[in-house]
Amino acid sequence: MENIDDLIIKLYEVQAVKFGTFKLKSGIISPIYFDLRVIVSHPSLLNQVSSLLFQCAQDAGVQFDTVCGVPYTALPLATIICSRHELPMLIRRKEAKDYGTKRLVEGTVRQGDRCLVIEDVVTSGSSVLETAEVLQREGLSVTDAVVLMDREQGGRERLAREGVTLHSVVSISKLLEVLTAAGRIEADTAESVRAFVRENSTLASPRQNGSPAAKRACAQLSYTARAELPETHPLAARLLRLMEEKRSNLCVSADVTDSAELLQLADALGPLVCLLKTHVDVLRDFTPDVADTLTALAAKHRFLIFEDRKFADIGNTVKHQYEGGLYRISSWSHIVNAHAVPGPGVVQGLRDVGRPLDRGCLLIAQMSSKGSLATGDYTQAVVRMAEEHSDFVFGFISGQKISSKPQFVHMTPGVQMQSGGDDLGQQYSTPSDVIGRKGSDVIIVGRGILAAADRVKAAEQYRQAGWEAYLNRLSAPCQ
Ligand code: S5P
Repeated sequence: MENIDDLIIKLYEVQAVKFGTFKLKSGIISPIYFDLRVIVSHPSLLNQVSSLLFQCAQDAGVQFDTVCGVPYTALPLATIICSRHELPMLIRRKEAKDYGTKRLVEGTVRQGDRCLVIEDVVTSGSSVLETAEVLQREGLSVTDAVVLMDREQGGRERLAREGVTLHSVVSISKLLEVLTAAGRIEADTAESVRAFVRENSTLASPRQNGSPAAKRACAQLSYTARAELPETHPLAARLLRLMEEKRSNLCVSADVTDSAELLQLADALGPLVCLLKTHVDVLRDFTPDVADTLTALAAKHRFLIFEDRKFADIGNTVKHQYEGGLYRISSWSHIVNAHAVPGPGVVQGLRDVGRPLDRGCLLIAQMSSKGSLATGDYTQAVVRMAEEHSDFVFGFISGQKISSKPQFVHMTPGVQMQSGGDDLGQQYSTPSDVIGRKGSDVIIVGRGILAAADRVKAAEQYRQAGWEAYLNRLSAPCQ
């Protein structure tokens, strides 16, 4: 306890914490300002802070295999901790522009390792979350973060909702208490900071609290709210709106080989789904009439068609595959998907054909099958490729939410009511896991529905399970 009091006084003395009138990046005027970057100029303080951060994790009984500091202020802190205790460290890069070439995480990543995140100050929790997401995409498990200063403005709660427990060395309340008792600040200064913290909680709903901080912090936007964002692709907006209208985040994977059965499925399940996914090349009796009837059914039941073609060739070839051949996919499928393996040319080729028709594309960033190579750096490069082509790419096929940008739609295959798999490497997660814990938006269900005795009943069960998981996700204060 004495250690903490002593630390607080030192932080005040080196002006790592200041009182007055400060304009924050968000435009908000704050009576308190933290600049913990200055501690690198005070070696004994730097050591003290590092020891207390490590101690805090120890006291909380956190188990971890590796440590990563949120760039940049926490990098030296993580380095000192790792050096002193001989722990392996990971460095997260903030800037990595080129596709696939630059790593976002430096150091040896071992899949499944538990990585402790270190940060200097937490307000809304966004910076910790951003780093946690990058680490998780690499295959690490992030369950805990240690922070020097918790501003108590909702970060702890937000992180908890995302499965990360926050441990703090100092809270803002403790800081005010110690500085007031030591006569370093006046009681009314402390009171004005307390009022500021209360009024600027990033937990409040943007509707109740219009502060930019609150708006930025709200991670759980509804499908409709995401449809309204200016960055959202028109087709994604259409999909998100119809999901909300139909109360369905279910995509049925209509993997049947007979055209009549496909059309019958589309007519029977159409009212329950937001998307119908096809593999048109498995139909033994495809004719252009099938596409016409499917289009009419999509209009009748208000669902979109997603041809799961998984394009994966050079731009010029995929253009022909998309537009021509027997299937003329671009003429009837609202959505297609592509592998990023060939590089950006695959998207550019598809875009040449699809954009004039108001079509959209998903990139395959992860796969549900065992031993998939689409992990780590590859997945991250796919996210960047989507960001660079967001006029055509509006989302991902992935096992979980892999981009924090709300305009992107995440769709997850490999879904059944019970987790498990088939004998060819398919792996299943449940709707509540996919939509709730993993933060995806759409469940893609094939045999879970197709193999049921009553397909309509099964589809309704999946629709309900997916929708309830979405409502639970939204029931956090941000809504
Ligand atoms: O990673 C993937 C990507 C896709 S699109 N894993 C998948 O299973 N899919 C597709 O989703 C697959 O081609 C199939 O059409 C569907 C899953 O079917 P299910 O019967 O296993 O639910």
